[in-house]
Amino acid sequence: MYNEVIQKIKEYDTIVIARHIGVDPDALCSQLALRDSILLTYPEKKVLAIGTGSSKFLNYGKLDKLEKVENALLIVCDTPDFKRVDSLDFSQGSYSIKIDHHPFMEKFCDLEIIEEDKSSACEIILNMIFQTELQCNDSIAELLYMGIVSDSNRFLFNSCGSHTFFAVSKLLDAYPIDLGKTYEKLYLRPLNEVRLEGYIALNLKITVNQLGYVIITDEVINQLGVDSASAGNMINNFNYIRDVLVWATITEDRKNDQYRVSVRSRGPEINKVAELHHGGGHKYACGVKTKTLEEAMAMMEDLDQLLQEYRS
Ligand SMILES: [Mn+2]
Repeated sequence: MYNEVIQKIKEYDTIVIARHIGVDPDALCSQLALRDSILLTYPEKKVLAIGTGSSKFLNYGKLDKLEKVENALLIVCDTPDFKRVDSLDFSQGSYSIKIDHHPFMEKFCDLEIIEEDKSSACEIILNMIFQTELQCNDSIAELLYMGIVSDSNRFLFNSCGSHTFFAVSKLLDAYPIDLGKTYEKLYLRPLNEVRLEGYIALNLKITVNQLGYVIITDEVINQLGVDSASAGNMINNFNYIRDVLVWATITEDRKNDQYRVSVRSRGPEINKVAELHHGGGHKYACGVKTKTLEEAMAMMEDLDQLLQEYRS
């Protein structure tokens, strides 16, 4: 499979690499690492990594400007469904490749490499680099390490296995990565976000079925001086609470006139419930956007029901 990707990369002079909306470190690092690796291996090619950036990740690397290209090879990293692809114009390409580790949702590329058992898109890119002629250097290695660490929540998730540790060990053997600096890039955060974390802990409502959820209103977001994406990003910090099996943040996003619901579970699989509410993600980590608070609360009821069945 990886060789088919290399074959296609060789065939095309122009390659555009995209990933999902709502950029996160794995999505960004996988596309940047793949771009830089292709450029290092085939310097004559034009390779663009595109999509909406985030000020939080400015020091990870530079994204490329959207520009008109023709007959390009399109590669989509870390994205299971067409509607979540960020900024990619499929009419610019004549062949497309998906590289993803999410549970399969739909086929929208000509060639799809889906490895659900992998911790991250970066782990797949790393294996591809190891197993093909694609080149690596210190900065590419750092990007890949950051994506793996971030998406596995510091090697805490079940998607992490001996394959992950083996790949990372090989990477660290071959390239000097300053781990301390890398973790600073990933985890340094403003005090306001820690205060938001405190707010969530203090206001988490728990049902008898061990669903924990908190509603974070626009007012609270403004009071704490955080942005509406912050709550969803810190939801992983609320794992391993004895009284909670499934937990969710419901964050008002007034700018986009919606609520962002982020859900995690260490009990039942929750992605089916997310899909039912027009969202998606992994079995134990997913998200939904709803127009109203009522819709978000309807999802909480479904999760609570799921827990009741799971616990009985
Ligand atoms: Mn990912």
